[in-house]
Amino acid sequence: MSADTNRSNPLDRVLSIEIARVTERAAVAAALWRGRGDERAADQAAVDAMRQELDKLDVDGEIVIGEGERGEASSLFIGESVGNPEGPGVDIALDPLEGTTICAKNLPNALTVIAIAAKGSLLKAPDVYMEKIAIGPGYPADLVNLEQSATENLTAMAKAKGVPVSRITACILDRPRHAKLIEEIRTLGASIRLIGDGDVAGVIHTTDPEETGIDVYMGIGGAPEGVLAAAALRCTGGQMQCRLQLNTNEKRARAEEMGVFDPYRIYTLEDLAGGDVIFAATGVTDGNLLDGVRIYANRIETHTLVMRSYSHTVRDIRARHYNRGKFGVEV
Ligand code: VTB
Ligand code: MG
Ligand code: MG
Repeated sequence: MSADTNRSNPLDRVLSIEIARVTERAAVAAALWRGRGDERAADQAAVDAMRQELDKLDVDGEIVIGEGERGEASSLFIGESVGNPEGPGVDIALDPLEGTTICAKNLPNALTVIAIAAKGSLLKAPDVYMEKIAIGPGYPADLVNLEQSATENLTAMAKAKGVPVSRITACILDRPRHAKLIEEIRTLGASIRLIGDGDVAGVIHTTDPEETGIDVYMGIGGAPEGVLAAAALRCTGGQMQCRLQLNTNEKRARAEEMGVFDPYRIYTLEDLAGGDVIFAATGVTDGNLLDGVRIYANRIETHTLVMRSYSHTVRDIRARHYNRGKFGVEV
């Protein structure tokens, strides 16, 4: 794959190590709440930990995708500034705990996730639903899109891969709103991986189908998660289309305030996350691509994926933190 060498002003690559500290810390904080049935406490712990670490970054960050709109969230809200005001200006999208319910139930694929991008290059999306379709790298351009049916999209994928459609697996959030989509795919004969939460992980899983068993992500999830997933796909290659679900006047008005004037617009990968992007996710619970946080008697281990769009590099960072005290865990 060729690098994005046309970008004149790539983000400082040192950030791709610094960013891992942010998600590692949030993951450890959330992991201490795994399986304890308290989503809010797990989320709050992750938010506080991420906030603390973000301020050590040498960037003048504006949160464009965060924990909610101003007034709704007390920390890491949209529009909040983090980092160092003297540093270079960047956009930040984050979710300190993507999959709060999964973490509370100690089920697979809870992550902590962040993307840093050149100023003005992440979509300022309201916190509404978004319809998504995403596939990993290696397919012909424009293979799938939201204007054709699931049957057409999955059939095109099977043809491109040279396999029967029964060998294609779609990942979909297990929600009543997807009943028709699920029925259509079952009638076609393709396979479905139903997930309880966590569509950022669902999209990332399409980038390594042999490892994860997932070829395509489809359906309606959160818009903030759509932008985060797009940032990851920009780094690995892949295709994605999204459409905000602006089905009330109130939502359309909120979207307009954020600069979205066509409620039916279909966004591509570059529209969601353009420019130079650095993305990081650390596993909280064990998952298909990331191991969860491990707490040992003498150390804590974390597993993080860090990706850069500029060089199309994906790094697996496995860290052994022998100073458990730095996370506030008693030694
Ligand atoms: C998805 C999923 C998230 O919200 O975006 C989903 O990725 C959509 O909302 O993990 P509903 O739960 O209302 O369907 C989450 O499940 C939670 O943020
Ligand atoms: Mg969140
Ligand atoms: Mg979330």
